[in-house]
Amino acid sequence: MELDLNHNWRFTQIAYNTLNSSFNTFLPASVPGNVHMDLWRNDLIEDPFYRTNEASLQWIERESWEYKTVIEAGEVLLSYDNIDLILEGLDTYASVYLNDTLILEADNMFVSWEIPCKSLFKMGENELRICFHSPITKTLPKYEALGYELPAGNDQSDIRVSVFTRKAPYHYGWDWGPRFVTSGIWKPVKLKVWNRAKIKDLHIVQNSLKDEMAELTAFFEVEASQATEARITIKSQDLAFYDQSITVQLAPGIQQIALDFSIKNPVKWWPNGLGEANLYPIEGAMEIKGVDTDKKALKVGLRTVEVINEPDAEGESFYLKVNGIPVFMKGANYIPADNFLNRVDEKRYKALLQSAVDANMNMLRVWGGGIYEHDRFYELADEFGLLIWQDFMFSCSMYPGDEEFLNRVRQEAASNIKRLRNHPCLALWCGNNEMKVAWENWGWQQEFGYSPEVSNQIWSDYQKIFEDILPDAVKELDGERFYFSSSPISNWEKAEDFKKGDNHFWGVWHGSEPFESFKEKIPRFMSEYGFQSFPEFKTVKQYALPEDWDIYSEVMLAHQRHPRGNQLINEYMQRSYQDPKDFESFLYVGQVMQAEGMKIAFEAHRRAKPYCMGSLYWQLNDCWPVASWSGIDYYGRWKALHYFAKKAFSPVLVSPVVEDEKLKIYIVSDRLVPIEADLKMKILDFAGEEYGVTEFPVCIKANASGVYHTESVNKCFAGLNKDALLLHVTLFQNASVISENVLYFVPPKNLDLPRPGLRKAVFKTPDGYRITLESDYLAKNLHLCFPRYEGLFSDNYFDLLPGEQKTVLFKTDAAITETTSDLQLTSLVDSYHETKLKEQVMR
Ligand code: BMA
Repeated sequence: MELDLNHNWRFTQIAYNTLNSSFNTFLPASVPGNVHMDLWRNDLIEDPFYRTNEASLQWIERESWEYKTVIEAGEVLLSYDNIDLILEGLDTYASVYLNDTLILEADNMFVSWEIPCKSLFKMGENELRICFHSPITKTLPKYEALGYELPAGNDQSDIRVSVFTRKAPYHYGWDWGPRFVTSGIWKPVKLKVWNRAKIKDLHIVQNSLKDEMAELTAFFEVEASQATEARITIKSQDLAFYDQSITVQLAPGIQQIALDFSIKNPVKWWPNGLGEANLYPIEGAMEIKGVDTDKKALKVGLRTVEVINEPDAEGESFYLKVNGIPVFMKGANYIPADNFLNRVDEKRYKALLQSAVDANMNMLRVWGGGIYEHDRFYELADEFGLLIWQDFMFSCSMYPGDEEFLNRVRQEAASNIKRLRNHPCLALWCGNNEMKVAWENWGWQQEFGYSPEVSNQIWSDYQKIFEDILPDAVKELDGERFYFSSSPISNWEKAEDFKKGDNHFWGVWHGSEPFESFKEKIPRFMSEYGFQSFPEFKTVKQYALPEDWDIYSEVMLAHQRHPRGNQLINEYMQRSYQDPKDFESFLYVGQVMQAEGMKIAFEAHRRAKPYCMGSLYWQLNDCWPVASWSGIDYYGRWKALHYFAKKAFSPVLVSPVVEDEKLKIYIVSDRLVPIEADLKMKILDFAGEEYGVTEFPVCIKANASGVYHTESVNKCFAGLNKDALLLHVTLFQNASVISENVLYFVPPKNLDLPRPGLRKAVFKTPDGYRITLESDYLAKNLHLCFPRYEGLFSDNYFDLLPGEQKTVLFKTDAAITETTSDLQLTSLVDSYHETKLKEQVMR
């Protein structure tokens, strides 16, 4: 039996450091939670995300905190043979006392602790007290004693101690994140009470998977406090197999019990887009002397996932085979959804993962600078068919290699591998983010002036963790799952890099290369690439006042953490877009630019299938309101990018492109069967006049990319003004559109855009609005917004073609009363200065 201990907690500041001591009584606290949110809730600080508040809250990281609660113990509780205290997550250095006896010195945020403590319990009130020591002051002596500095470029402090602590790296700051080095009980606290024996862990291993049969073994890890006979059973909750039982003699201590079972005609688990993510509910149970003693429930997905990373004719492959089929991975990098993790509830997890599914993604990478996510995240990924690329939490730094630190890593690996290995969504383990490429290419040796001995030491410490400890742990505890030491495998500067393994191509953005580079720099698997934008105006207004509405204001700069962020956005905007007329227009054009730029990459990667077999962009989401590479902002609002990803990742994609003076129409299909369709191409001007229409049937190859039409660009546009022309391609299947795309032939800033002349009609639906739109002239990147409602549109920031009618659905959770609401429409010309518009009209 388990008892929840998340209630009636109180906290105080320990007066080691009286300088900033703000209070000296015990105040109400939340568990799971953290000190920042507790201080805010008690009105001792202001909203950490508002304006520049972050700066004035930095004192918190140097303080120590005490949390306490009382556990009432009655006869029933005390009648159990065993009482274990389970602390699923403590952030980070914590001394735990039960009735004033020290029972744990915790030192790793990522480890779940289980402490037998029956002997300390007494009838009545029992005090549980947890003292959190500042992760900064705790590690300063280590930092000073090491004798050399370890690189930790994202740690936003002059004294970079983050790498000495096993705590979410992004807490110390990142190039999209603030610095809040918080402390607290970040995961649930429980008591587990038991007699004789308990199930510590249940691991289901799939031995083989064939169409007619799945052979499985359930491994029970059982702990007994006395010798006893037990009956262990594996049960199917949906009658997929007959219950299997075994009677065993348990000895005091921990033991493994294996139980084979099989599922006839198994229904496989498929990633999003390829079929149902079927799950079998299973329960492992233990009975002692006719009494149900313990049980563990799981959902099992039957599938094979192989990562094929081997030398081939082109270099070195990197792709996934799911159920034997090579599958192109479409997705993004996931960062923690908040700096204050207790705020990431079921609703937010669901909204984020549902957004990934809606955008036709089949994979998310849980990136190594955040956390091993909560169980619920992986359960939802299982249900939604989202494969998870799981990094271990090490990123862009080098770490110490003393035995104490290595032991923490060993413990953390075991704790998380065991927690996550049953999830069908879990595709692979990766040791770290960018540490190998960084060590080899980022010039750290010179920057930190390392002697050859120090260099060797740092590299050998690296090898201990990523080439020994972590792969050994995966092998021992999750033998079937692929592990590789560091992502990316190749760097992005030489042509050779794009032939080998996965790649983080940052030539666009960090390297200032044009978006067009995405077409040439195509690796075997793109696991990171991206471009920044600011969040939409609604979001900016939540953290900034009107006097802050300038990207160089103190407040906006506090919410832009990339040192060259504003400069790069401006530089790219000047290259391709007209200068936006005001702040709001700047935000809008920035989002359009990000989306249009990333579209070039999405489509190039998919066209290059099977040479390239994955496209995971940087980054899906935000942890606070900020300018970043995300497609979804902190409040869950989709940026233009996410709407573009949805289209570019659709199962079948028509993608027109100019290559070597030729106009080529590619069709990329992720479907596993060929498709009969009709391809229609139209060249038209911005007033809707047509200059050529072609339509013909195509048989689209299964799970492949191909060119279905080629013609010379010169012939196509002979005598026409390219500044006012577009190509519209549509793919129909049985008269319905399965993919469409628009191609322009000059950069957006040179387009001769007219004022659109929009007509709209808005109808109420049970969960939002249906909007129909029409325009006499092209409305480029039309942005739809209901200022008073939050919700998602079925499409947004699209090009409304002249003379076309388009229907868009708006879905919201808000209770809408009005029949029509104030729909705001903005298109690219609305961002132009008046003078520019006049110039265009004159022409
Ligand atoms: C990638 C990530 C992050 C970073 C991003 C943008 O390499 O791994 O470290 O936020 O670049 O700079």
